[in-house]
Amino acid sequence: MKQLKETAEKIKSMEIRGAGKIARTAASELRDYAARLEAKYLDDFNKKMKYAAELLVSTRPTAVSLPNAIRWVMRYKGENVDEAKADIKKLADEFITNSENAVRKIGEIGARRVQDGDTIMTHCNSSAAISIMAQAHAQGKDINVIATESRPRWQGLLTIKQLDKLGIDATLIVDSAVRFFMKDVDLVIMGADAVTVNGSVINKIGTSQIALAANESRKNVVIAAETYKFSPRSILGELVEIEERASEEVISREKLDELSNVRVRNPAFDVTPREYIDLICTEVGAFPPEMAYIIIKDFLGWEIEEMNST
Ligand code: RI2
Repeated sequence: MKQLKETAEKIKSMEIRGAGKIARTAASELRDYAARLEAKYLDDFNKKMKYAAELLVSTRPTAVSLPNAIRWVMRYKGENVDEAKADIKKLADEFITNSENAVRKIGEIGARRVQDGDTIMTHCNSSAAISIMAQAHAQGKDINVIATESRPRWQGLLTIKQLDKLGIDATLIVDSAVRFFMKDVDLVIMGADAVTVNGSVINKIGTSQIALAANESRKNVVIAAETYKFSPRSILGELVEIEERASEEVISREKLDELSNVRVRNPAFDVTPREYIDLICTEVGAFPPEMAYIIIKDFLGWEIEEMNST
């Protein structure tokens, strides 16, 4: 229980972050938690697993990869506790391997859209988006990347570090300089925390402004997103909840306390309408956002079936 709570806290505090990474972490935590459980009876075991799943899902409400990963593992079957544990291990390992392969495959597919000499703009820190840049660079394409700071959590610093390690030229800019630099950009590549059935993309706050500036300058926007970031529940009309984080990420409590009429709003994500997205690059191909329903139906069909039967 202690380790489960620690993992949940690390995801919540963003010590572990990135939509793909939190999904893989939740899957591996469920697997390890199950292995540690000493329950004798299946009913008791199932109850404890349900508690763990709910705790992990509640850590970050926006990234759909998290509930998708958890539901994948929670489809386990078994006549007794040992069988259930074995099935959970199989499902969790399967999810993690598929997810790692997906990020690599997105790199291969997405790199075809990158030309030699391109200047790419990116936002926040997306392993799927960086996979495309890494692959293009590995193919010998001379690229350079403009990376935003991505305040308030500064994930842009992680991005420039990773690019630097890969040997890719990078320029760090403040978030408000996006439109200023858009004229130099050939292609915008960003990640996703969720993709809805109508092709809207939910990603780090500021993504929609970048897409808007790119649209104004007629620059293509590519979203790198594994299929498990698509939201089957959006078919039921459910909206993806936008996480709002603590004001302390923006201004210190002391400074805020000095002001009597000021409050801070800190949404972590925003929604980019599909009109501003040219392509969503998944591990099964690159599609226009209008194809989101097909992706959900073909690759998350098991979820739709389960949703319909409950
Ligand atoms: P990968 C991140 O969320 C960013 O919004 C990023 O674009 C997205 O997850 C996808 O990241 P946060 O955890 O899965 O920083 O591509 O809030 O790594």
